[in-house]
Amino acid sequence: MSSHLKMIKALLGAAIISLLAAPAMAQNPASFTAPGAEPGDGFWQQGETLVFVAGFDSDVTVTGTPELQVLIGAAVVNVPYVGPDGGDNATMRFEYPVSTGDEDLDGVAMANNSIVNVGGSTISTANLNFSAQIFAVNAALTATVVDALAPALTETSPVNSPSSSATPAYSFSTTEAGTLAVGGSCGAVEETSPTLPAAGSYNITLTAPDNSSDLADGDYNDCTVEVTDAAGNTSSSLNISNFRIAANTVPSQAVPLSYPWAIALMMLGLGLLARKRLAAR
Ligand SMILES: [Ca+2]
Ligand SMILES: [Ca+2]
Repeated sequence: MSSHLKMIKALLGAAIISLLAAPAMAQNPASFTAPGAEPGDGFWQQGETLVFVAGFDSDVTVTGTPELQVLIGAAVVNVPYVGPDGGDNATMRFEYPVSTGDEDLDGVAMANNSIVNVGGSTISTANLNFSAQIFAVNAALTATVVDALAPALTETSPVNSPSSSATPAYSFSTTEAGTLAVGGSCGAVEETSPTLPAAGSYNITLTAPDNSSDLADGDYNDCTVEVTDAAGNTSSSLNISNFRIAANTVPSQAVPLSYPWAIALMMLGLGLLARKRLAAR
């Protein structure tokens, strides 16, 4: 599937620099270039495969499985060689399936600028034999933005419960910028303009699901918060700690008032009874 197979052309051309194998040879600098156009949404996500192709000036013979070292975020990823690219024996093709948790929002780069031989692998052309490392020029692939990491949410301040406010305050933090969604029996004023511009802590005002009406009195145990990053990765659903709204109940005054009346009636009854007995004497 083309959407799952995006190409990065790595043109080493005639210029392969091996510090160990050919230190004295004058070489033109090699270069990796990002694809001119990327399919899809511009983000490389879980399930998609990064393909790197190194081009040589002549046919290349490979034994074993050399690796291309790629910097994804702060992590050096060893991308294995899979064979020549198509039918072109002057190329080496490396493939890396993007994994959950990979994230590099300013584009990947060649780590150490190198293809490395591992486990006794070898790379040779008619003119050169690379026994250890091949160095390309610095190659930051700024168009190759990887994001297979969802925001992570944490409750920082639960609703003060029971709440005398029908639109109580709530706070949470997110590890990434993104779009806010409040679910369950709750909405939030902020959901009408839901962009969270950066990682950090946010205060929101909970409402009914229409994002404006008061919450009715009662217990709330199904309200949630989610944040979706620009690549479409949605956080796990953060459960808003259970809370109770007691904002609209008017305290009943019937019971407290009934006691004086009952006492007065009882006193009146006793008075009448005493008067009746006096009259009977
Ligand atoms: Ca980067
Ligand atoms: Ca992300």
